[in-house]
Amino acid sequence: MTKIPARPFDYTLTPGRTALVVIDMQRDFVEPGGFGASLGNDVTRLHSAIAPIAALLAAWRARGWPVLHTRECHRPDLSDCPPAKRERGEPSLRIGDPGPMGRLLVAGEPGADIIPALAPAAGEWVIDKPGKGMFWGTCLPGGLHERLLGAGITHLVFTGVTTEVCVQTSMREANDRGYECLIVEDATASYFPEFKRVALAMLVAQGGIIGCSSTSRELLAALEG
Ligand code: C5J
Repeated sequence: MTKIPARPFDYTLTPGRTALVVIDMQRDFVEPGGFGASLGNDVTRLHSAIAPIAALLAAWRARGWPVLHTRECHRPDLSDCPPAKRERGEPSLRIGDPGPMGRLLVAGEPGADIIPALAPAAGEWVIDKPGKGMFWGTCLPGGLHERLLGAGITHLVFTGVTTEVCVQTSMREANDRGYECLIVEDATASYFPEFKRVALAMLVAQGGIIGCSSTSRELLAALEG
């Protein structure tokens, strides 16, 4: 057991049973010309999370601990993309439309890939998800929860983008399923800095109602002992 300084209370990390979760660090969110940009967002706002995630990945890999990457993307026929998701708003391009990195948010297209700086290593889990949360519609038949339980994972450390959308949704889903959750403050980012600040505050409010938060510096220093 390793105690990580965290808010609102220290987080007890159980070696080997704690997966690092990297949410949606895909070209479609982080690079110009992708889905995030099609919604009018400044994608450079997400870049601050890349170096902290890389440092956490190195720490997890050095210890042989489990790593799980997610990718938000849809089947090429868009059968898993409801109209309520595709048809909303006035984006410059919609999910499935061709863009500079291929069809937006479609599995197998270059834009759906994880950015090279954070590319999954052999043996790490890569979970494609059609929604915001990582437990909904993933790893069927069976489901992600069952796979995690089968691997003995009880603790999840959250990173990735965007804080208030897919990271927050996934952490809330995980909390409902009984996982001990930590979010790493500088290893997550939003197109809207204010939304990141408030999302972090909501997750840890009321005695850590969804989980705890820490920084990559605090986490890595505690691991190094
Ligand atoms: C969004 C995500 N923002 N990964 N997806 O649509 O947060």
